[in-house]
Amino acid sequence: MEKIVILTGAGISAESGLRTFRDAGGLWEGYRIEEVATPEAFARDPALVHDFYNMRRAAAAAARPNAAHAALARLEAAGRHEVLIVTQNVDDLHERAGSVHVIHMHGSLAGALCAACGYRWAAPAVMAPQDPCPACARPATRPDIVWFGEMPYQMDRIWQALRQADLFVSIGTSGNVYPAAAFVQDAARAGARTLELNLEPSLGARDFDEARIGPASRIVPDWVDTLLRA
Ligand code: BV8
Repeated sequence: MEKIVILTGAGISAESGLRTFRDAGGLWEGYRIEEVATPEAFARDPALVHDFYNMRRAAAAAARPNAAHAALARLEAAGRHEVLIVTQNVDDLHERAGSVHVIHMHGSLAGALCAACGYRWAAPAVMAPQDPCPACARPATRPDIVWFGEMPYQMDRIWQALRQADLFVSIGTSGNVYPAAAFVQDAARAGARTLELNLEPSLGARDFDEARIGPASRIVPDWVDTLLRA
């Protein structure tokens, strides 16, 4: 059975109404994303960073999966390919569309983490710096998100999947952020075919065998239909 590894970024959730980093100009409240999504920013102003994620958590809860998320779930459910989604997104739209094999390499808005004892639990809608950890009671709670400078989650499992992939597909990502931006090279080196589905060529466009340009809600279902008709 063909193994397909699919990397998704903010662009797949754009038509669900969730802002991407580029379109937002990477700015929030006058801060660059790289300035807000860091451990240093959290140490300096935990209330500001919690507010940033409280806003993102509310937006994700109000959003609906779009036809691109649904098409990827349909591809997995068809059972003719081994499908793994590695998402950079922290929303849960893949899961809500029905995808099962999903890795959130940059964490998830649905998760909370205690910076003091490492305990993880389901994040409440609104988090605040003085919230006590449910396990150790210390006020050290943070969103379970991978910030710039932190180790992305499940990298060993991801690199193994890239080594074994027959096809690597990148959807809705600009190729700005590493190590995700290098996955296409890792997959190609291991012999996979590579395909980019994006609104515009990404920074890594030249590394792909093939590219289809357009909005994800159109080009992802078209691609899945072609695959399932073959
Ligand atoms: C790490 C969670 C060590 C937070 C995020 C210099 C060189 C190489 C690396 C570095 C470097 N300097 C610093 C680094 C490391 C750094 C990095 O890459 N920095 C960048 C800025 C240079 N990386 C890290 O720190 C990572 N950790 O390196 O640890 C290590 C290394 C290897 C192995 C182990 C350990 C951690 C990075 C994670 C940061 N956290 N997210 C949050 O979400 O709030 S990153 C965040 O930004 C997202 O998760 C995502 O990854 C990134 C945004 O990227 P995209 O998803 O691509 O979104 P973007 O807006 O950029 O693009 C949208 C695309 O969609 C566009 O192309 C657009 O055209 C397209 N689009 C829009 N609409 C549509 C569409 N496509 C289709 N249809 C549409 N409708």
